[in-house]
Amino acid sequence: MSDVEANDAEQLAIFEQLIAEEMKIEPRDWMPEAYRKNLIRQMSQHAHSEVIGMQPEGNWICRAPTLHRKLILLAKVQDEGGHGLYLYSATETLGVTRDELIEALQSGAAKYASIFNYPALSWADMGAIGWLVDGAAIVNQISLQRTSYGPYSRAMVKICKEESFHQRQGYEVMYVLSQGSAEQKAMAQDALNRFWWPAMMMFGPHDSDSAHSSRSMNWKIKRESNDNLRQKFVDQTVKQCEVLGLEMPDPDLKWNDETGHYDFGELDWDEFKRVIHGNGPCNYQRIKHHKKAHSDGEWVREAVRSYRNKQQMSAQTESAA
Ligand code: BYC
Repeated sequence: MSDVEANDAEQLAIFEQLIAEEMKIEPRDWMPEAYRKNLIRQMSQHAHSEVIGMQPEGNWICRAPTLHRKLILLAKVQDEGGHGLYLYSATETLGVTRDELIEALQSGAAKYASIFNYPALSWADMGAIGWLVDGAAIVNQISLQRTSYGPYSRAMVKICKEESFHQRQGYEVMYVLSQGSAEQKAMAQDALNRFWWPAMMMFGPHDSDSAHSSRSMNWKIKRESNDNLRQKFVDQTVKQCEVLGLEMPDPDLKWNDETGHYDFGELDWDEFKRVIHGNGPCNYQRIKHHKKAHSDGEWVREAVRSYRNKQQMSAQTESAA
C-alpha cells in the first residue's frame, strides 16, 4: 500500500467512526468524494425546490382574499426564499459555487421537487399546498435534522420551525373553507383531490427503486426511507382530513389493524417519471420564470462585485502606504 493509500484508509476509518458515533461531519473534515457529491446533489436539489416552490404561491399574493391572508402568504413565501439561501450556503461549504448550482438547475441537470410543476388554480390551493406540501416536507425534514452533515442538519432545525408555521397556515385556510359555504367546501375538496397524489410523490420512488437510498442511509445522509416517510405522512394526514370533513381521493385507503397503519393505493409512477424528467404541466414555465428573475437580478450581483473590488483595492492601497 502506498503512503497516499494508507493515508486515505486512515482518513476513511476516522470518517466512518464519526458516522457510527452519530457525530457530525463538518466542512473542514475529510470525506469520501462520493459522500461529498451525493450531498451536493441532495442539498442543492433541496435548495432549488425551496426557490422554485415560491412560484405557485407567489402567484397568489396579489389575489389573496384579505389583507390578513396576504400578509401571511407573503411571510411564508419570503421564508421559502430564506430556506433556499441557507441551503445554497450550506451546499457551498462542500466546494461548489452558487453559479454552478444555478447553472445546473437552469440547464435541467439538477432536479427540484416534482410537486412544484403543478399549477395553483384557486385560493384553496394555498391551503392544500401549506397543509399537504409543507406537511410532507416537514415529515421528511424532521428526519433530516439528524443528517450526518453538520451545516445541512443545522439548516434543517431552523427550517422545520418555519415549516411548522407554514403547515398550520395551510391547514387553517382549508379549515375555514371546509366550514364555509358549499361552494367553498367544494373548492377545498377540489384542491385536496389535485394535490394529494403529487404530495405523496414528494417522498420519491419506492425504496426498491430508489437509486441513492442505500448509500445515503449507510452514510446517514438520509435517516428514514422514502416508503417509511410516505407512510408516516399518510397516517398523520388521514386524521387531519377527518377533522376537515373532506374525503381523501383514494378508494383504497383504509386502516389496517395488523400493521397499525393505513393501507393506500398505488401512485401513478409514470406520471412521477414524466414530471421529474421535465414533462410535467409547469416545468417549462417554472424554469423560464427562474431564468428571467435571475437575469433581472444581474444588476444586484454586479453591484456586489463592484463593491468587493473597491474594498479590495482600498485594502491594497492601505497596505502599500
Ligand atoms: N421530485 O434515489 P432517490 C418545500 C429524484 S421544498 C423530483 O430516491 P434520494 C416547500 C432524485 O432526486 C422541500 N425528483 O433519491 C417549498 C433522484 O434523481 P437524481 C423539498 C425526485 O435523493 C416551497 C431520483 O429521483 N424537500 O418544503 O435518495 C413551498 C431517484 O430518487 C423526487 C427536499 O428536497 C421528487 N419528489 O431521495 C412549500 C428534501 N423524488 O438526483 C414547500 C430533501 C426523487 O439522481 N431531499 N427524485 O437526478 C430528499 O429527502 C431526497 O432527495 C428525496 C429523494 C426523498 C426527495
